[in-house]
Amino acid sequence: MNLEEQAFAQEFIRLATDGDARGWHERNGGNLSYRLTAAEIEACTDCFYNTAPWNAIRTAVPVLGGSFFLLTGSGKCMRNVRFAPAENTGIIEINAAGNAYRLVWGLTDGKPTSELPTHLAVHALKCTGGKEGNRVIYHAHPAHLIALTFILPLDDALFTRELWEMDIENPIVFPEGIGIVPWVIPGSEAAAAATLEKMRSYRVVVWAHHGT
Ligand code: 2HA
Ligand code: ZN
Repeated sequence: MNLEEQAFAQEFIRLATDGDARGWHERNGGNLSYRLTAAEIEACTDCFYNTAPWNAIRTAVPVLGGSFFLLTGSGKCMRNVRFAPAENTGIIEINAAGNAYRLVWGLTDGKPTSELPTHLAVHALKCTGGKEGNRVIYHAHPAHLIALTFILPLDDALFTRELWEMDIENPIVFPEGIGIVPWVIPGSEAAAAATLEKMRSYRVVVWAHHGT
């Protein structure tokens, strides 16, 4: 079985490719993670290695204990995901306690996205919603949206209203509005904490002067 040919991996590659085509991923900007279903984990077990060291998760995520995530690598380019999935993406396993992770596939010469704290915090919050819970966290650098954060006041309601007025699809796509986080240090626990607070009310959060 070739892991890259699994439907979930193909859809991951498609999102990375689409985001790149839109110009949302200059160089290594942005990152993506997907929480595997039980059936997908089962189907891929033969491909997993168990030799990589465990790494501590600073803010433990007990609800994600035993989960597996396909994610982009730190410093890897979304554009390259389709050309070399196993170099640019990897799968991590979260231990039962939710306080450590290890690589089990891919990222042959790398490590998980620098935004892992935010990905894990938001997955932990959202994984229980809906029928099977939410599975995708996607971070992009859309230039026009970033430019707006230099112009508009960084206020959830005001920002949401401007976006609703700009494109008639917007109120349909995000009727609950979007959250705005003031500038935060990328990759930090503080970024994760600030995003988590906004994600309690929204599905989309904008990091001012940075991206979604
Ligand atoms: O992956 O976008 O925020 C690079 C980044 C960090
Ligand atoms: Zn970023």
